[in-house]
Formats: sequence, structure tokens, C-alpha cells
Amino acid sequence: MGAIRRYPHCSHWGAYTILVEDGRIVGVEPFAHDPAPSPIIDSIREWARPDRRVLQPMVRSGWLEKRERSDRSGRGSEKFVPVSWDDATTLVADEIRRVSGEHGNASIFAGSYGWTSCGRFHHASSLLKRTMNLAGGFTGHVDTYSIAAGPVILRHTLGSDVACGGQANTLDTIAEHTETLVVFGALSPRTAQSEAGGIGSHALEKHLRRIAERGVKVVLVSPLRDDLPDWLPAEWWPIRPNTDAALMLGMAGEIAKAGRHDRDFLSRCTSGADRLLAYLDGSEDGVRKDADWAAEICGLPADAIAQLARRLVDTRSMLTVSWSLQRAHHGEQPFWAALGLASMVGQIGLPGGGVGYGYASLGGVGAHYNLGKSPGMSQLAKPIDSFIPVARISDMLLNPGASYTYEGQTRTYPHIRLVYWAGGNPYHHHQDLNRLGRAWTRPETIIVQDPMFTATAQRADIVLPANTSIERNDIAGNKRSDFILAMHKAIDPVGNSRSDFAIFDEIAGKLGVGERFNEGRDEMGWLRHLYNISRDDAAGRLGFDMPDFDTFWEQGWARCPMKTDHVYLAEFRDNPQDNALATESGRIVLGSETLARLDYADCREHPAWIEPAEWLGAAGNAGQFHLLSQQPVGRLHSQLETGEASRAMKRGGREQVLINATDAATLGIADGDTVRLSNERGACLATADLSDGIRQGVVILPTGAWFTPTGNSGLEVAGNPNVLTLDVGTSQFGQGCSAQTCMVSIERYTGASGDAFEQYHEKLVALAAA
Ligand SMILES: Nc1nc2c(c(=O)[nH]1)N[C@H]1C(S)=C(S)[C@@H](COP(=O)(O)OP(=O)(O)OC[C@H]3O[C@@H](n4cnc5c(=O)[nH]c(N)nc54)[C@H](O)[C@@H]3O)O[C@H]1N2
Ligand SMILES: Nc1nc2c(c(=O)[nH]1)N[C@H]1C(S)=C(S)[C@@H](COP(=O)(O)OP(=O)(O)OC[C@H]3O[C@@H](n4cnc5c(=O)[nH]c(N)nc54)[C@H](O)[C@@H]3O)O[C@H]1N2
Ligand SMILES: [Mo]
Repeated sequence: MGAIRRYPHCSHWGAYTILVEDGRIVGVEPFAHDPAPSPIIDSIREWARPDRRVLQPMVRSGWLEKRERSDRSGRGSEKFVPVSWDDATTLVADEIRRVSGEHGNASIFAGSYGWTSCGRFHHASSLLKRTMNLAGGFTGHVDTYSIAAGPVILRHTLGSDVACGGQANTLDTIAEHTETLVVFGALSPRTAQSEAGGIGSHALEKHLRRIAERGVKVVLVSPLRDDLPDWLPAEWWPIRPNTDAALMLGMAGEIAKAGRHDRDFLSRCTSGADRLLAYLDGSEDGVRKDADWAAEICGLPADAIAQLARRLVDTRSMLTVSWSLQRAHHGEQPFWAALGLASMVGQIGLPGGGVGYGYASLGGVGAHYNLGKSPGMSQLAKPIDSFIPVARISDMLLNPGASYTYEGQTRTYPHIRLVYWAGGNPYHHHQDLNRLGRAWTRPETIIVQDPMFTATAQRADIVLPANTSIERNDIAGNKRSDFILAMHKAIDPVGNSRSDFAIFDEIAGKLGVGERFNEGRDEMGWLRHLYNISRDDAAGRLGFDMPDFDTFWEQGWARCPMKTDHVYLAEFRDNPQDNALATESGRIVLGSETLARLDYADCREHPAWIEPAEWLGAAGNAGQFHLLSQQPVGRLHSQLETGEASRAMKRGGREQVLINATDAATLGIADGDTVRLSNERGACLATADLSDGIRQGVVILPTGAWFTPTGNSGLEVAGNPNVLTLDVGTSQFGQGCSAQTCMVSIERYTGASGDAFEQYHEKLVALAAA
């Protein structure tokens, strides 16, 4: 028996120490400074198992033979041929050179969306972009799957999207000053487990306990009662999905009808309020927006809506809006309507008043935020400016040369020949995966770099096995995190995998840009360099001392300079002239000149209720259910899907779909039954989980089950909701993803169905067996 060695490390779900004996992980201990560590930390043991790892660089046999003239329908079914690293990186470099030479760099898509690991040095998509920028550029993406419609509309109406990313009122001020808190979506420890780039301490619970202790009146507006912890006293308003904008506007209309809107705030701090008021009182379209009107759309009682509207103006009130609300068709509207409602109430800029977005959607949003510079690899200057809105990937691949709009501009989709994905899993994250499957046959070549044999890697021409973060040294930390964390190498690389930096360094070398890529530094040289940039900035700009690199590395953490007790827009409220916002008017935009000129039906000149493409109130869908796909509690997206925390949430070898017990009884579905969810886009299986904490007519299937289509029909057996979801932009303005807009049918499934894990494994064996 060897001695147990301890390695400080970090992932998006928190910091921990890995205990290793004789090269094997024998324990995972939570970070001592974390009051609420995530159970997912234990699942990292899975990374050390070879079962689903890519163990060797591989090339699809048809591509190896015919290159860009291969039969692309073979992707995902044709066998892979193992190759050496030297051959693999030569093939990659040659292909980048060929495509950029023959077709120009815009025909290379390296947007490569995805969360990869939390290490900021080996950050796969940053290193890919750094490499490609040195090689002449690439087509990238803007915005994220998390937030797109939201920041686009807030940039236009608030002049910035910081209120979406953790710099609206911090939760400490809400916990101390708010009297009425309306939560649209969730304030959930489930999502607050994660933070992009790692998190040192999970602080949500502390703030929620204080809210409970102060006896704040809390209203949870969500189809799911579990969106707040059960120990926080709250009224539950089980709203119909995708109708929050109507509820917000109905309350705004009630306030206006009673003459209680803050005229002083509206005239000093907003522009275009007259357009919104004309919509609310019905002079624009003949329909008065009030509690009765909203009740009809949202499926909530009108008297409660009217009462809450009065409470908003009678007490110090705060609206929080989860990111999920804007991942829906017309997702711009709830974000803008909340801003409109808060402006009518007139408490924006006061402690505990106003509106903010994304609280607890990530662990750092609403927590104290980092005033220092967080570590990160530079992607270097972009030689070309070619991009798509992130979720328009299938549109782009299917429609080269077609035009589309974004933020008021008309642009053209490039013709993509080569796709390079590193650290993301589009066969997890994108909507309407069967449509993505059709789009995926368009590029001549697809390269995927990932530790895991994901559904995306299965469908690549060249697969490069990256190692996981525990097989190399790295550094974690982000703009919201209270710590910078050391990520020590704990085990040797699994199989023939290599670090992302080593892979790109070799490719950059073969492209003739190696020295500019690595700047003469090795792994530890880079970590020291990146840490010292943050340390020097904190000392020089903020007079904040951080330990020297060696001390940091040894102890595993360093504290960051944090901002607490932040009241968003306080200066602006006091003096809007001197603190003008970067909007068309310098004020909060409630009626937009720009959008009036653009004249879009799906994003109008003021916040409005616009019916989504699919929802419970639409005619002709009796017996169907609104499917929401929330973030999984036991893993991050598709990562560590086989880990214990993730498996604990599955039953019968597949993901569970939450369904109202009364609905289930009507359908003859019992708890634990296998059910089939379907619509015209696809079908999947799931295990029924009956509950009275979900609105009737709504079902929830978490994201992240590994895409496992089977048989000729392609029935997905693991429970991946993205075979069902809708792949359309949120609007012509924002073009975000609309994942939460999706109607499905459900039935008890009586056909044969094996264990999804086994079926996934069989597929891997068929693809990669030598
Ligand atoms: N229906 C529906 N779909 C959704 C959502 C929804 O609400 N509903 N949410 C969306 C949201 S908000 C998001 S952010 C996306 C998430 O989508 P993704 O970010 O694509 O999901 P992940 O599973 O985190 O994928 C990360 C990939 O990186 C790999 N990886 C991990 N570490 C490393 C590394 O060190 N190097 C390399 N090269 N690879 C690594 C993992 O194995 C994994 O394949 O999903 C979106 N999809
Ligand atoms: N454990 C874990 N944590 C995560 C992640 C993960 O994969 N696992 N992913 C992280 C990422 S990348 C992101 S972007 C965030 C996302 O953070 P969020 O977007 O906040 O998370 P979701 O779980 O998608 O949605 C939160 C809740 O919103 C409710 N909801 C959905 N649609 C509507 C609606 O139309 N109206 C109302 N009122 N409520 C609605 C649902 O009941 C759902 O439970 O989570 C992060 N945190
Ligand atoms: Mo996200």
C-alpha cells in the first residue's frame, strides 16, 4: 500500500481535494471554505474509468480513404481507425490549411460552444480560437445557450447586460431590504451548484435563510414548486410556461389603471413609457392589459394578480427572473416586461428594489462579485469578423448564403466546410437533434476533441482524445468567484489522451505558428504567468494582496477582492443625466425608436405579450403537454452522466420525467412506468415520476442524458429532451435558443426497452473496436 496523496482541484461545481493512493482515486473531500459543497464532486471518479473515454486518436474509415469527398452519411455508423498523434495532428493541420486556402477562413466553424472543464488555461474552446486566429481566423458565435435573447434585449434597453450576469442588486441587499420578492422561475440550490470557471463557496443558502428569517413575502411564479427550497415560506403560483410576460404586463396595467405608477421615475429615468402605457391601457390595440387579461393567459387567479400588483407599489419590492424564461420563443419579452414593470413601480436603484436576472441560475449570480481580473487565456486578435448567434448552428449548416437578422442587422450565413469542436457537446445542447443530424452531413470534415466518447465525437471524422482536468495542472476562477483555485494533476492521463494545450501546441506548430501560440511557456510557466496577472492587477488597481504563486499553488486557493452590498443603478437613479446609460436615449428604454423602425412582429417597440409558437393556450393541442427541460441536479449538462449523483436521479436505466399525478392517472400512467414522449420532431423514452408539485399540463425532463437513438425509427432511449425541442430563434432581434417552447404527447410505453447505458456502450464498441 502506498501513501495517500492529496491534490487540490476544482470543477464548475466546486472545489475539492482528490485523495490518491497508488495512482487510484480513493476519496474526494469538499473544500474547507465551502459552506454547501455539491455532491457532484464525488462523481469525478468516473473520469478515471476508461469505459466512455476516447483512448486513442481516431479517424473515420471513409474519411481516411476519401477525405473531403467521403460519404458523409457514414458519420456515427462507420468504424473508426486508430492513428498516431503525429498522424492525427498532421491530418488536422493539413485540413485547416486546405479549407482556408480553397474556401477562405470563414468556411471553418470553430465557434465550438461548450462548458469544457473549468480550468482557464487548458480551456479547450479558447485554445482552439487562439490557434485559429493565428491561422487566419474562423466563423465563431455570439451569446450563449444560457443567455442570448436576455442580454440582447437588455443591451438595447439598459445599455448593458450586467444585470443578467450578477451585477444587478446583490442578494445580500435583497435579503436585508426587500419586503416583497417575486421569483419568476427559480432560486434553486440545484442550479446554484455550478458556476462557469469554478466556484469556491456556495453562498445561496445563506442569503435565502436570511430572507426566511426576515419574513419577506415571497411569491414563486413557476410551474414547479421545487424551484425554491421547501424551507423557504412562499406562495406558489404555478404559471403556464412561457406566459410570464403577460403576468408582468397585466400587473403593470393594474398599477397604471389605479394611477399608482411612478410618474417621476418614468419621466426622469425612462424613454418611450408613453408607448408602453398606450399598450397597457388598450389605446394601442383595444385590449386593456390588466389582472383579468393576464389571468386568462397565465392560468392564475385574477384577484391574486391584482393584489400582488398593489403590494409591489406598497412595499419595497424586487423581481428576480431566471435565465430559463428567456430560453423560450419570444424570450426577450419576459426580460423586458420585468424591466417595464419594475420601472412602473419605480424602485429601481433603491436597496432591495427593482429587478435583476439569473439569480442562482449560476452559483455566482447574485453572490458577491469579483472586482479583480480573473485568469484566462487570450484568444488573440480576430483577423476576420464572421459569426453566428450561437443557437443558429443548424440554420447555418443547412442554409449557406441565406440571410438572417441579429440585433437589427441583416447578415449572411457562411458556407461551412470544416467544423472543429473542442469542449462542447452539441448532441447534448442543441435543440431538435434530428434536424441537427441532417445539418451535420453538410460539412466536408468534422473534428471533435473531447475526453469522452460523446454522441458528438461518435459523429466526427477525426476524434482527438483530450484528457480531463484531473490529468493535468490548471487554474480556476471567474469574474464572480470569490477564490482563484489551483487544479493539481492527480492521476496520469487515461489511455493515449493529451492535454488540450499540448494538442493545440502541436497543431499550431504544424501550421507554422507554434511560437506565437505558446509564447515560449510550458504548462507551469503559463499558470504562474496567468496567476501573476490577476495578482498584480489586484495589488495595483485595488490595493488587495494575494499570496505569491508558490504559496497559492501549495495551499490550493487565493481569495479575490469582492464587491458586496451592491445596489444596481443607484447613481443613475440619483442623477440620470450624469450617469446616462448606453441606450438610444441614455435612459431605460420602455418604448424603442430602433425597434419601431425595424418593425418586427416578434419583437415590438415596447415589451409585449406575443404568443409563442407552441404553448398550452394554443388551439388544437388538447391532450398535449408543455415540456420544460431543466438543468439536471446530479451533473453538469451531459458531463459525468454515469456518475453516482447523476444515476441517483434516473430510474429503470433512463432519465425521469416529472408529471402531475392527476394527469398521469388520466393517461393510465403509474409511478415508475416507462413512457414515450413524442412530437413531429422526434421521440424518446423516460421513466414517469409522479408529483403534485408540478402544474397540470406541464412535464419536466432534465437535460443531459447521452443521446442514444435506436432502431430504424431513431427512438431515443436515454431520455434526451432535445430530440423533441424546437429549433427556432427567439426572435429576429435576439436569435437565442427556444428550448423551453415545446409541446409533446405522452403515453405509456409497452414496447421492448433495454438499459440505455448498455445500449450506448454497445454503440461505442461497434464504432471503435479495432
Ligand atoms: N433542451 C434544452 N437544451 C439545453 C438547455 C436547456 O435548458 N434545455 N440548456 C442549454 C445550456 S444553458 C447550456 S450552457 C448547454 C450546455 O451544453 P454543453 O456545454 O455543450 O454541455 P456539456 O455537457 O457541459 O459539454 C461539455 C463537453 O466538454 C467535454 N469536456 C470536459 N472537460 C473537457 C476538457 O478538459 N477538454 C475538452 N476538450 N473537453 C472537455 C465534456 O466531455 C463534454 O462533452 O446546453 C443547452 N441545452
Ligand atoms: N446542477 C446543475 N446546475 C446547473 C447546470 C447543470 O447542468 N446542472 N447548468 C448551468 C447552466 S449552464 C445554466 S445556463 C443554468 C441555468 O439556470 P436556469 O435557467 O435558471 O435553470 P433551469 O433549470 O433551466 O430553469 C429553472 C426553472 O425555471 C422554470 N421555468 C422554465 N420555464 C419557465 C417559464 O416559462 N416560466 C416560469 N415562471 N418558470 C419557468 C422551471 O421550472 C425550471 O426548474 O444552470 C446552471 N446550473
Ligand atoms: Mo448554460
